[in-house]
Amino acid sequence: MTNTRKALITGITGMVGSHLLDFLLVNTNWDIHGICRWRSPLDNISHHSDRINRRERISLHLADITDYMSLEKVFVEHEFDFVFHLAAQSYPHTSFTSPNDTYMTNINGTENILKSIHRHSPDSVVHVCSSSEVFGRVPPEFVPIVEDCRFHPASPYAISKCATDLIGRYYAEAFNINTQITRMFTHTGPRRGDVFMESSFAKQIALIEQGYIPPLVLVGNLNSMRTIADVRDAVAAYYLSVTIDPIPGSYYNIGGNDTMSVKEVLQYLIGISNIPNDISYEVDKQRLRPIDADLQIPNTTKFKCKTGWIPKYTAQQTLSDLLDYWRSKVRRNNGQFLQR
Ligand code: A2R
Repeated sequence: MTNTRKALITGITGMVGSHLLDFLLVNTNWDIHGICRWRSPLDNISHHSDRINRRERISLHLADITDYMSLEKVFVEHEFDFVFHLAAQSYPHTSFTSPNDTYMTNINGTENILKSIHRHSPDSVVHVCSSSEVFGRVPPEFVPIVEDCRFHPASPYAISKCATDLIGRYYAEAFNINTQITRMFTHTGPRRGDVFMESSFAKQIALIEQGYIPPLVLVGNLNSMRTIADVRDAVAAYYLSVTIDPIPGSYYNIGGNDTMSVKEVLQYLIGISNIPNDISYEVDKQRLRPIDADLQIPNTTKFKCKTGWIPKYTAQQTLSDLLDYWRSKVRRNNGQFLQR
């Protein structure tokens, strides 16, 4: 008989899910279950392939959060102590061209997950991953942003995350499901998707350094202000949210210590490249959002007081690790990518 706790991560193959897997393997003795789709790329968790093949603390289940029946199968077979709901169409920029897919995944998918939990794992503690994007266009007098700042979403992604956030609270209020809702502000690091500005800059710089593209970085809006957290600090925060006295329906703004403009992020990355004086940049109109959330600076007092969470990584360290991640990925792929 074993009483090892079971955690489920949706979106385990994504940037955050894969780092959460790394964190939980080191910091707990839990068995970790993950949901991935039939065609999910497994690169982000391939360093655990031996363990996955031996089913040693990691079990992967094929399911799609938009398909309730596929989730039902997972939840009927396993009762979970913790659920981290990270799976999402996570790209704000993409949501302008794919709003319906974004709504389907982030709204219906969240409803499906919480319905499954309500039916089959009602005693679990559930992390619901909302987003700082719910606050969207915040007037300067409301910055830094506290939890009860009004929602003013500025993209289909942000609208979908408002629903994710509210579904999380609804399941707590209506059914006493122990949901913990987080609005993480910008978080990045190794494995970040290349549609995000800082990751796109790092990828382009790595391609430039290795001679695959001309020394010109294409950029979007450089004026947004972002508070940057490291994804490795973010997953530590998610762990604390479910383990330190979780009260159903709690919601938290979480973010790093360093606030920078997008332009400063770009300049920092160019500055630490091998050829800082040779690289220039140019605005690419396709990278501009129709509207932007441009003052993303959190007040994190509530979460820090509750959990004692303190970010360990500086923005400089995070950006440097992100650039190293792209350098090795570009080297491995011989510079073969569909777009810069
Ligand atoms: O797209 P896939 O198959 O590679 O898997 C992604 C997963 N996902 C889904 N899983 C099951 N059913 C779906 N319909 C579905 N759609 C997407 O979510 C991948 O494993 C994960 C998203 O990973 P990333 O794009 O790298 O996002 P990241 O940065 O890990 O974001 C995690 C959470 C999301 O809720 C964001 O909205 C939030 O943090 O900022």
